[in-house]
Amino acid sequence: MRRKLAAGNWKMNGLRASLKELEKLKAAHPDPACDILICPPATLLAPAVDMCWSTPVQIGGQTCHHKLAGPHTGDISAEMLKDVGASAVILGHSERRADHRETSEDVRMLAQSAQEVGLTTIICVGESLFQREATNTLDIIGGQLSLSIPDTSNGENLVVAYEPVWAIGTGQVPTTNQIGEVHDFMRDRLEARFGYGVGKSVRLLYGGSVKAANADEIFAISNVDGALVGGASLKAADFTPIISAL
Ligand code: G2H
Repeated sequence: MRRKLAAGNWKMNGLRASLKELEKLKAAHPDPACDILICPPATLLAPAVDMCWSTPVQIGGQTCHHKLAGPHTGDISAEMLKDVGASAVILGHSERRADHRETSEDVRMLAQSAQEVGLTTIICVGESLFQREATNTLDIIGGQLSLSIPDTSNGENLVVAYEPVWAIGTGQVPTTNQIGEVHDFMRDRLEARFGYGVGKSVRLLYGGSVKAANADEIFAISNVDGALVGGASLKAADFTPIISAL
């Protein structure tokens, strides 16, 4: 039985004042039926961890470097995330792939480093609108899965998030059939590569314009084990009904 996961990706949003949203989140979900993860910007990691220590709200990073330390100005290592108290890290988000030219091979190196120090890696995959219209979606997802996910992955340290690029922050959401097709395909691929037991235990999240109004419908799709939520995770009032829908 896979435990559901509601993960919030604050992206490059959030000042110290935003931490009050974590207080509200903790208060709203003292005993949630699913895992809750918030990935704030790096500047808020330490206070967020302090605020959420020994509560159901876990804290994660939004990326990391593939090396554990060294001359890499501006970067953060997986070991630093672990040290500050993060339990997970989002890797290969399409915004990172686009803004920082991260390839799937890069993502695999970051994930290896994060898994080495004991972080859960949330590896993002997703097709562009052009690729979907060219009916290449499953090829693209299959390629990203095989190149981005390291061999060291298992049901504990790997979560995969399907985030169609055209659905991110646009309000456009794929149909339930489109989401279901990709999630079933990802499950098959993971089982084929890691064996039935491990493949079955990896959690698969959907991400892209998830909000309270569409959460029920998305969470009813088979092989959807939760969501990676951007805009609607910034305010506890928006994120809380999504968590409750799981
Ligand atoms: C997709 C998602 C969070 P949003 O990027 O990863 O963002 O929910 O704002 O579309």
